[in-house]
Amino acid sequence: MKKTAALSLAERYDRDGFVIVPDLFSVEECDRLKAEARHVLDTQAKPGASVYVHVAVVSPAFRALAEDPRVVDILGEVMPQGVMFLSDKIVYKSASKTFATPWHIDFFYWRNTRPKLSVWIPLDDATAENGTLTVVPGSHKRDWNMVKIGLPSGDFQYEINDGTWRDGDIVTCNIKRGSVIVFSDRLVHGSTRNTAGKDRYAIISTYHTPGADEPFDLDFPARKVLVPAAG
Ligand SMILES: O=C(O)CCC(=O)C(=O)O
Repeated sequence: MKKTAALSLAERYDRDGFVIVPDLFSVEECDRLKAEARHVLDTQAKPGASVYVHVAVVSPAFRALAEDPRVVDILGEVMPQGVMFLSDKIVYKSASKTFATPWHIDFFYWRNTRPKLSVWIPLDDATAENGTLTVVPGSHKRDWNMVKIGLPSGDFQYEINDGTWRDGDIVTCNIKRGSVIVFSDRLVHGSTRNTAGKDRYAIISTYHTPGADEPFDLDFPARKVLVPAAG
């Protein structure tokens, strides 16, 4: 029987719109970052907030995470034209913050800008019960419509209203803390409700290829070229 060669990380990313790299960060690193995330929410975010954007601006530890060579090396495989950090955010769920993130593509939030991808890192083991990321493999190759929704927190404003995927098409990413999911800004994704009554901290960092600032970029003061554009 003819053997098929295993796909490279970049080939899997291209095919599926996401790739999971397990156990990139240690339990100890996740514990430290989780304590730092709590500190950032307590000192920088609106009281009771479960989302905080611009983490790297206020936290050297998260700035270091965004620039960590382990992350940048992976990004180099899927971004051969160079790597620029744009921004990051904490998303926190708990016994009292149980919301499921609605199905969306991140591109809805930054139309008419160059393509981006994000790196989602859970700082707690992430499961279907405590609100892990859910993705629809291959959905980045299609166009989707969105509607504006009014979550009370105002955190996730858009939802896809023409979803044609079925339950069997969805991957629920049960992953250990410190694993990473790299996903395209065209990939349909969301997250499950937190019914476990347990914390689920995640940090999401967004990157694009280096280039002249677009007007959108000016709102992100931590932006920085990490791997200069090739050539
Ligand atoms: O962490 C989550 O619940 C999902 C976050 C998300 O989908 C996003 O920030 O685009």
